[in-house]
Amino acid sequence: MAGMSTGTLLTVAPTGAETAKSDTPALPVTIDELVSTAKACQAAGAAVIHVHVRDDEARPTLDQGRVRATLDAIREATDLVVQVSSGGAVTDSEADRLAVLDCGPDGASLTCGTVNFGTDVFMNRWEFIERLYLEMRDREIVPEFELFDLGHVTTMRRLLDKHGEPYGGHVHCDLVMGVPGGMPGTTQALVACVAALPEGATFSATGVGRTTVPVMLAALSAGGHLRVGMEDTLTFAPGRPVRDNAELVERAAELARLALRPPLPPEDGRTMLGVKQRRPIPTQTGAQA
Ligand code: KMH
Ligand code: ZN
Repeated sequence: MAGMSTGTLLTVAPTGAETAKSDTPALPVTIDELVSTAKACQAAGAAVIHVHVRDDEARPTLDQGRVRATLDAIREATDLVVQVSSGGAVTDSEADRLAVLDCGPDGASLTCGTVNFGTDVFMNRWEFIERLYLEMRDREIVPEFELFDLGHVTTMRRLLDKHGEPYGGHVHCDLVMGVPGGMPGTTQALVACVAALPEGATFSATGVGRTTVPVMLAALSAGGHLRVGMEDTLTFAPGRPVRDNAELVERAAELARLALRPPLPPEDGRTMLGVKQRRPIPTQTGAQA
């Protein structure tokens, strides 16, 4: 089982690809909305942002110009580790999902298997997983292994056994729990996945919908890190819609402090994940080089 960390890495997943802006007006979809969300979430304790991009009609898009502009704007405005989604929407092609790796992210999600997603299918063939993994390494992008089911842990291990360690040398996973079609958001499922992780790996967990809080508590007690955000959770409590992403990060930060594992600042998150320095190094006078 992964060792207990002294701090908690908080990742915010503010938007996702499966929720309509018309149903959830608080969802950040424009570049400006994403930048102000990123700033507020960093102030609340987030170290990493998992980014999905929308077009002018608020539909999910993997358009390279739009993705690059969004990642650059977030990097300019915050210190967050900028992780792009390579999962996209359930409707996205493999070619478009690969192309986001050319947009200069620090990290990228890498889902390790196919999973039913409500009435849809989130397709991830073995050969495509390998391709994403190898192309991330070529581009010095740190993968975050997205695991929706226990079998995805097996696939991640197979990938590591066959191709060696990822860029950055550290394996960090995200257990995505409670998706209708994936593993349940329970302590038992979390413990089973954590027990199957390779030596030295770290993990975050997120529980979608009403599993959000139980999964956070289970993850903290098992030494894990947390992902929260409106990609996964639209209801703060029964009958009370989420106001914004920052309040989800604030709640996670509070729980992390209660667990005596306070939120890690972005710089510590960067070190933990082995992320490449893509920002200009400040000179001694404080000016940007
Ligand atoms: N939109 C989901 C089907 C990822 O970002 O890598 C996939 C997803 C995973 O959100
Ligand atoms: Zn995502």
